[in-house]
Amino acid sequence: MDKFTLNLFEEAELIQMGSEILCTGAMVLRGFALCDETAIFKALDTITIAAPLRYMVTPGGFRMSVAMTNCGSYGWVSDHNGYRYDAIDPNNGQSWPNMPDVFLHLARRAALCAGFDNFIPNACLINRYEPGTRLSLHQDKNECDFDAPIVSVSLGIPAIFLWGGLRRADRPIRVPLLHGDVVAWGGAARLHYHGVLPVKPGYHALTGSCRINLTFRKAI
Ligand code: MD3
Ligand code: FE
Repeated sequence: MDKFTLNLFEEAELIQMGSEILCTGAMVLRGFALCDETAIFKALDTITIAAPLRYMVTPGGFRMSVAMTNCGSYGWVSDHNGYRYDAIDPNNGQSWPNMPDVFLHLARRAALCAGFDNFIPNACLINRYEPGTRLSLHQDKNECDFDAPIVSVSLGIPAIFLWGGLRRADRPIRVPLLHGDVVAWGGAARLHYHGVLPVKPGYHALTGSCRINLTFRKAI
């Protein structure tokens, strides 16, 4: 039995909670972040004061519609030179804000629940979607170690996540992600194409009209 195979009791427990396995190595943990929401938003305030959300520019010269910032030892950045992880925030020449303990612990617990032992993320990318914002189908390939999973935390207004296959042409399934949902992706699922449909207008008490997504990665 591989590490992704749950026994009947474990599976029953997850179904009970509304969680599901999207495919080998990709597990949705419904509401997993809800217990920590207050601490998460407090930490987000501190992070975005030091490293404000900003619209990065693609190598092709287009302004991205998702606003981004980072915390942790490394941050994902994009500019006319390309995409990369960098220890320095290009906006201020300083290190990115520290990854708060509540973030690190949440990511590690979620990874463990999904069968990934001892996940040590050193980067947390923070994405903000305003209504109408989408993220086109892509693979996450800037990280050095594809054996490490990625953990994603959805906050605020809902979005429809697109979950494709290993080839761009594989037709994606649609997975609604709500406030507090956490997904862990690794193993065979790590290099699947994925994206986000244009976010519908909405309101959430903690984010206003936006959706926020945190992704925890072992960048380097
Ligand atoms: C599956 N973010 O930042 S999170 C990204 O909702 C990104 O902001 C989306 O895709 C968002 O790169 C989706 C879910 C996600 C993140 C990383 C993955 C799914 C993934 C990496 C590999 C496979
Ligand atoms: Fe991605």
